[in-house]
Amino acid sequence: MYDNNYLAQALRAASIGHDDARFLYNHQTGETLAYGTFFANAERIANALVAAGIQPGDRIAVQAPKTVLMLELYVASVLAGAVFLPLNTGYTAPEVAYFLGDARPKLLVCDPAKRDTLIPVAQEAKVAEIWTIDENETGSLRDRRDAQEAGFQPVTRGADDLAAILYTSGTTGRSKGAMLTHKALASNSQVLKDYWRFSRKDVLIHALPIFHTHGLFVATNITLMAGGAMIFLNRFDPETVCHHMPEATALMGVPTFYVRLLQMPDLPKAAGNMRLFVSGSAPLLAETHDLWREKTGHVILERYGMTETNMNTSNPYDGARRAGTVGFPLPGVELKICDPETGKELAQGEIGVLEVRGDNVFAGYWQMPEKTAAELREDGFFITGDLGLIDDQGYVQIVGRGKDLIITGGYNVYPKEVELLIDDLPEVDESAVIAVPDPDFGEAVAAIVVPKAGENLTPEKIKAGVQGNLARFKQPRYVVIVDALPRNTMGKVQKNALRAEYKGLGASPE
Ligand code: MCA
Ligand code: AMP
Repeated sequence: MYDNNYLAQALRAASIGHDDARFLYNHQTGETLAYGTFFANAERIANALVAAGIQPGDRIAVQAPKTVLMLELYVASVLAGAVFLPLNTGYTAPEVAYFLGDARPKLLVCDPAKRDTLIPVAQEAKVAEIWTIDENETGSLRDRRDAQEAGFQPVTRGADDLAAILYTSGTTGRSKGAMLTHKALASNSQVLKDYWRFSRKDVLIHALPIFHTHGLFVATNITLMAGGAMIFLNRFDPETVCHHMPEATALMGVPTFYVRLLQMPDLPKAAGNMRLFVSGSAPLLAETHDLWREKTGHVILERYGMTETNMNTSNPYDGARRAGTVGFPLPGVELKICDPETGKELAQGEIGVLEVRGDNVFAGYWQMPEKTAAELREDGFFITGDLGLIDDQGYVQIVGRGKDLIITGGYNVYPKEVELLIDDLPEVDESAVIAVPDPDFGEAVAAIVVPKAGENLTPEKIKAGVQGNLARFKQPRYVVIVDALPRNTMGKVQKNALRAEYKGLGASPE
């Protein structure tokens, strides 16, 4: 019935003929939603989109609370042949302004509480319509959905058409829109569903945000493609997750989930009947991996991915899931370790930059041909910027990042973006933003700042100065005022020296 639309067909195939089967339990409302109702609602929204003039290829930007309605909008966008563009709910208006200006969406769907702030931003970017969704699943999107009939003949979309654009922060401070095709998304979720043995019997605890690859394209797409069910939580809360474990089979999370769950006294009992715990988006400490096995008897399965590529590698379902590794390249993914300077493939065991190729790889950065050419080779290999090696048993180990990137609680922060804002403050001469180890978030953002001569600069002034322009997770948790930054003979700031000097910051009170 959806067979003229590549991704919609892939998402619907497993549930055809099973309209009464449970798709999700909505923790927020206490309601259970069947597959048939979910897709009928998505069709209603698709009708509303078309009625509002959304054409194939138009972008739909969404900065809205995690709700089932937003999931329905995602599927509706696929059905209508539009390009879904989800945005982190933490972004401030100036951050949203950049995304709207770059992607030029026809429609913005936002939280009604942010509507007034976003109207001028949307007008500036010539966004034609603003609709709303609030955390209680009401708002104008809901009204428009309910005013429409179900039944929608999908817009024809092929393998290479765009389904989504997800922004990833750039090393120069400017975010880049990764263009994801119907095939990239459908093929990767299909592979993962099989690799991790998802079936109709599965019940996934969904506690991740749905504006990123992990929560949307891994967790949600896999569940839909397996015809399984989800317990849909609007945010991660370790107590609620433990409460639902006895009726669930699987959990997908960032390492912070596992660190926090380990503090729950009920965990060993609650985890008993689960079959799979997946971790990704940031490195899982071997210590967490070991403690989890000790307390629950389960071995966390760690995998590795990126916004540009979806998932690249995974520890095996059967076979040893090894701490400190991200497993093997997934079926259909070629992975090689290359010399960062020459791009030449290195011998097994040597450390270099990971490059990947496969159907999972994105189609390039939205309207950035130079950046695309710099990171996506003509032969299809994508230069990830992650440093790693392949060990003698074929397991991939990520040993570091060639790119200057901080990952805090699974969210990426590019230091350059934060440094530019700090450096703009009138009292600041220069700054260096680095990651410091954090027991909860893995890494935390720290800013080392040099004041202009004679200025009385305090950490509080820096924190207050960047607040309005930067999502909370990007704001420095620690600020240290210093006289000068260490530099090498070329004049480059030695971030390694700073990381070594300030590595204890995260362990002390703020
Ligand atoms: C919240 N805060 C954070 C973070 N989250 N600060 C730094 N890093 C964070 N990740 C801030 C809050 O605003 C708050 O600030 C303070 O920290 C404490 O918040 P808390 O209540 O403890 O946080 P939370 O609401 O419980 O959120 C923590 C979280 C969340 C559950 C770990 O960050 C989360 O859901 N992360 C998952 C991210 C994710 O899905 N990543 C996948 C990206 P204040 O005290 O000022 O109010 S996709 C990807 O990476 C690739 C493709 C892949 O491989 O998956
Ligand atoms: P994003 O830009 O949000 O897609 O983040 C992708 C980055 O997250 C990758 O390039 C890696 O640096 C990191 N990442 C994802 N999964 C893992 C993992 N299991 N171990 C280490 N790093 C990871």
